[in-house]
Amino acid sequence: MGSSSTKPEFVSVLATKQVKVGQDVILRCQANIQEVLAKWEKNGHPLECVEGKHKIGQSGTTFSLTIKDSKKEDEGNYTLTLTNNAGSVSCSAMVTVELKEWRTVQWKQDPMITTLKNFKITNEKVRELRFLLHGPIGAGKSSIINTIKTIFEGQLYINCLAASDLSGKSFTTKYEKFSVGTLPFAFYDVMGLEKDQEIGQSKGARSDDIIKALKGHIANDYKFKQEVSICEDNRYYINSPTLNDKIHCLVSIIPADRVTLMDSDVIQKMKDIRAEASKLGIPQLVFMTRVDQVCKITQDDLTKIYQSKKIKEKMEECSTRLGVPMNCIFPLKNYHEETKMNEKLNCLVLEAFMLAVHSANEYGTKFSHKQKCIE
Ligand SMILES: Nc1nc2c(ncn2[C@@H]2O[C@H](COP(=O)(O)OP(=O)(O)O)[C@@H](O)[C@H]2O)c(=O)[nH]1
Ligand SMILES: [Mg+2]
Repeated sequence: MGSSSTKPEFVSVLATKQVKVGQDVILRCQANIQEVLAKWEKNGHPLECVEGKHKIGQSGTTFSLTIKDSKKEDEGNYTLTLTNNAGSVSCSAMVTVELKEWRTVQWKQDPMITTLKNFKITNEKVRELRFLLHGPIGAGKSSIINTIKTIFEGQLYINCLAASDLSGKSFTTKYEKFSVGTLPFAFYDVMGLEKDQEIGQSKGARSDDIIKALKGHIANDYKFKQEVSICEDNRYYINSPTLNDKIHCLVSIIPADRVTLMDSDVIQKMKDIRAEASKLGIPQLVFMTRVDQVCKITQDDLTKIYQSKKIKEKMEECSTRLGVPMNCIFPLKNYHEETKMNEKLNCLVLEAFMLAVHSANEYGTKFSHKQKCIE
């Protein structure tokens, strides 16, 4: 390093870098002199140089660090310190590594709203496409219905059906139908039988009843009982269901922030219902709600959802726990406390709902040549 008497100074400093996974990062700055000792640090510790990964360079008074094929682990605060006999100087910069967007979303709501508003069911014997939303207490089932109503009816429906996190005691045990304006879509919101931790009582619908609902045996407004399944002589029991009584698409609702802690018992019941739906050929999707509760980046900007590592992890967890492929899982956020419409939020919900509509419609078409429905 010689015995230069000029104190090192920066002519230009390191700049913050934001790159996508797999890209190279080059941190570069320029000093006033070249006879200095250059030392690189990451997060306050000497950088452990990995062959083929890091390349430290100096060309004249320009100093650089190249990080090849960046990974999430390469994120951090990088510091360069230049030292000689006369003194030392440091500068730092943050490197952030974003995941590549692994799924693309159409961030324009109008085309999707128009398509759905003009939607015609292919099989004219089917009056409306029926969706069964099932999942644990507080998963966001009622909120999804509110959100879809909000999107199509153009006014916020927050909390008219949803339980507040604080009171939390609005359980849906009735087989109640929810419509969206005059659109040919109907929603049923059914919570699986589970124990409410706070009151120590079981709530919700038995799995065998949910399966009967899938098959079309249960009429609107039936009140689920925990002890017994619906009897064939009950006035809400439909003996020979037509395609109009059946469920055309099963949507499992999983809250992103609770998937890890969900009781294995609840998961098993959801799996049993999914297995039965598979046997019946009913299409199935998973809506993963409350994404804003697990990822700050997504909370601040919903368009970053498919770049978020956290969201991907939660989706993978849903996939593993419920045994569904990733491409059937849709992370989304519901309206819950906002007072204004949010197009990005709408787009995520609309994309997921569009797929549900198309799948349900396809299921309805399968039976178009048959007079009676297959059991
Ligand atoms: N932060 C956040 N809260 C949500 C979201 N969806 C639902 N919630 C809240 O979660 C709680 C439970 O929702 P609710 O729709 O009643 O669940 P249900 O029991 O499945 O019908 C309510 O307080 C909702 O406001 C979401 O996407 N983000
Ligand atoms: Mg509810």
